[in-house]
Amino acid sequence: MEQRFAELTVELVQGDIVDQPDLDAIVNAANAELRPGGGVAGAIHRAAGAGLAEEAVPLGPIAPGECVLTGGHALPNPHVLHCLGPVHGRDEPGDELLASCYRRALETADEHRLASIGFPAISTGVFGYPVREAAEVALRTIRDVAPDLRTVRLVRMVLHSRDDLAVHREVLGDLAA
Ligand code: AR6
Repeated sequence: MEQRFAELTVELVQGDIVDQPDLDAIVNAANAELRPGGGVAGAIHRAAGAGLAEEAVPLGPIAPGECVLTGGHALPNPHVLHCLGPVHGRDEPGDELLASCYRRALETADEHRLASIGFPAISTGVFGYPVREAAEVALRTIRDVAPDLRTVRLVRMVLHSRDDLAVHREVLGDLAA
């Protein structure tokens, strides 16, 4: 599914965040210390190699809602944007902190003159965020930031499961209506 907001195209796909070779940057659902972990962080650090942690860890710790940029190392993508999502029910206000991850990732990508960026569903795994609530925050924020972007022209949300893709499709359909 594809949707235009201003000059930005938002794509929803089912897949693996480390298998998006055409994108300038992928987003890591990071931990505060920017170390390898499970889920998305584990997959990204495995695919990127040890150099990613060597570059990222000295930039941490980061707070919920923050985002830092590193190189992609052995990934096909030149850059990784590491965002720390809120832990559901602990880091409050969760919706604002989650929105901040998407906003800051897009702004940082734009500052570095990147054209395309891929997001996983931040906070919806280990951090326990309900997928529909997270999808509403993510897609609303992407829509709201779109008119301010000067170089970012493609956002791809890469959902791991078919169910998560279906929820994001519904939410994007409602937003576009
Ligand atoms: N590609 C795309 N999506 C994925 C992938 C993948 N390879 N692997 C998992 N997902 P999570 P969080 C989905 O737990 O909730 C880590 O241990 C997954 O199904 O990666 O922000 C870090 O070190 C879920 O929907 O991120 C942190 O401590 C979503 O991506 C903590 O987990 C996010 O799941 C961050 O937790």
